[in-house]
Amino acid sequence: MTSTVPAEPYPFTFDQASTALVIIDMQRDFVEPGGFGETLGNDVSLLAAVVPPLRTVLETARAVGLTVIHTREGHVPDLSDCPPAKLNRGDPTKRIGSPGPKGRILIRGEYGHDIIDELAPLPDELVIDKPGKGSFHGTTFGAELAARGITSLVVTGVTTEVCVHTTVREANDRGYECLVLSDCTGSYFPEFQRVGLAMIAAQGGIFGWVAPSAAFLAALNVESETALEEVPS
Ligand code: C5J
Repeated sequence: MTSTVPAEPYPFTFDQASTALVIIDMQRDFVEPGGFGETLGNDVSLLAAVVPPLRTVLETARAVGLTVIHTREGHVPDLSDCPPAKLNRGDPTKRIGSPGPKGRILIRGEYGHDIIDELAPLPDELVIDKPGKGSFHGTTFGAELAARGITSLVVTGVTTEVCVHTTVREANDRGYECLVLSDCTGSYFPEFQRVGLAMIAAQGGIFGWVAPSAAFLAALNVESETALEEVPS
């Protein structure tokens, strides 16, 4: 069953059976104080606005049976998957792997590396651990999408101009059609948020489409008006 979302630069049509909601890096290390995002000098409070609309999209996606995939950026404890060029960024006393208030910064298995409680994955939802900014690089993401017959991605999460952009660009080059939900993506820089979204839809949708979450929710074929009410809060 196909659905159409009013979007920039033109309507985005998708088949729910071959579409996944992708939630990029909604981790404590990026969203909450004391994590990697803050060690790089960012005001993490700017990302808080993403959480309520994204939670509504996540709950609706679950209610209609859409495939949901979460990603987490981070590294193995011995940092063997972290290139020096990445490791050497930011305040030398608070780099990836350094101890922080939420455990070692951006290290798999640490509290800060995990996804915020509001958007915690369900046991049957796929979580892709990625060492880079893009979701395809160094992961099984592409194989998992192929195994599920997914051809369209509805992309959300943080940050818009880094991991969301990199993932959408990687996906576009691999033939996926990507809709980015404007209010469900966030940046530490308001101007990057605005321009980052504009870049996706510019030039006739050079690597994707952009729409607000309300437009996507209206297009989802919710089986009954009560579908959302049935989701436990
Ligand atoms: C960054 C990300 N910004 N998830 N990661 O380093 O966008």
